[in-house]
Amino acid sequence: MYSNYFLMNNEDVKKYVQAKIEGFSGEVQCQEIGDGNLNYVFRVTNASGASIIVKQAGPQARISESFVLSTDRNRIETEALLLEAEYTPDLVPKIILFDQAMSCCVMEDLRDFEIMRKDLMTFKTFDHFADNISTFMAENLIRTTDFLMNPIKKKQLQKQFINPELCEITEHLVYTEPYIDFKKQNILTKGNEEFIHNFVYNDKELHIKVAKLKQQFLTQGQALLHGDLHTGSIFINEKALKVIDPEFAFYGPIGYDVGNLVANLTFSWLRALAFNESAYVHWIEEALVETMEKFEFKSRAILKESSEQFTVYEEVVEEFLASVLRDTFAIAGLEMNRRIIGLAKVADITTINHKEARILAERRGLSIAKECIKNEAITSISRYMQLLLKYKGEVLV
Ligand code: SR1
Ligand code: MG
Repeated sequence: MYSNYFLMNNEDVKKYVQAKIEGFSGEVQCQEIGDGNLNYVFRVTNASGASIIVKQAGPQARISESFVLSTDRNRIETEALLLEAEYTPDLVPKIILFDQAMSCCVMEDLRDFEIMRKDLMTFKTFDHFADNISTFMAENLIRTTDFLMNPIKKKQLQKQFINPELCEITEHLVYTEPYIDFKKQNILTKGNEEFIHNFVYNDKELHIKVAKLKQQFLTQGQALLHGDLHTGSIFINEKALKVIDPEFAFYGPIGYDVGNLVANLTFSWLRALAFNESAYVHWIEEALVETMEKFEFKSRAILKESSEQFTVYEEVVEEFLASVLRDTFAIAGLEMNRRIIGLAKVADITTINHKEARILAERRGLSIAKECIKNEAITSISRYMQLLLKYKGEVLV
């Protein structure tokens, strides 16, 4: 039974769980609760109220049938979660079962948590966020680099996490389509079409910078990335957070993960500005600064451990960290552009219902993005904060 893959519906998942999971063999309820772009997520509850999550990869993406993808992404996600659990056990959900044939995994139900993007959209604050997310990034990213990891093990992981199809999604959606719309699937907000044509599609210098960043994404295997580290990939509550969904994991440039996080916090900042929530604007600014300062501090401390194993000089560590930060802000710019121009949007921006406010939020985002990509002096969180400050006041036409 279940030795040949098929895409499950609610009834199939009930039977699957009854057959496979201890404590769930009796009467169970099942609901599909997925709201992501790719997979199916089922919550299964037993008669005593205990619940688990079954996540299955389908042969196509939910967002569009034009993305035909290997269901092997569920293996990548599960194996990445298991590896992250070695470094940060409290910051990822627990895996209960992985089923390669069915391309599904069963994991702990985080029902006491909420998707962070949803909470940010209602202007909720979290005191522990910066500390926990900086630990997640520093531990998982820095410990999988050549500084800390045995080179044979690192190359085994590179092989295990070759992820061509999901990388291709990123190569197209993040690094190509927002600039040349070659698949004609960009979605421009009414009122911003001309601005985007002039400001993004017609800026050749910008395209050259982006092409260089794409070359880096394609070739630089620095660390095992989460690969899609936005605020929709974080479950959070008042006390803790759990990072989910690492199906885009592969060995790539560290700045890709950190930059994605920076950009997605910036979407919350743009939204708070649009709603005149000035206290929240301030909270996001503090969260950005604290996250980046802690990430840098923790990364440096971990990198220094490496000098106990190898001959690693302070100068080498500092140059490495500086390059990670430079990449972070440039890649944050890419993420901002693609979410505003491209197919896969973020609700922080799309739910700004006031037309003029949304137009302004998008123009602010695109302007910050362009400076992040083109201005190589944006290499620190303080320079990035200066940029946000500049566009808080600027009128964009
Ligand atoms: C076709 S998938 C679109 C986007 O959803 C995922 O969460 C990634 O961000 C991807 O780029
Ligand atoms: Mg996802």
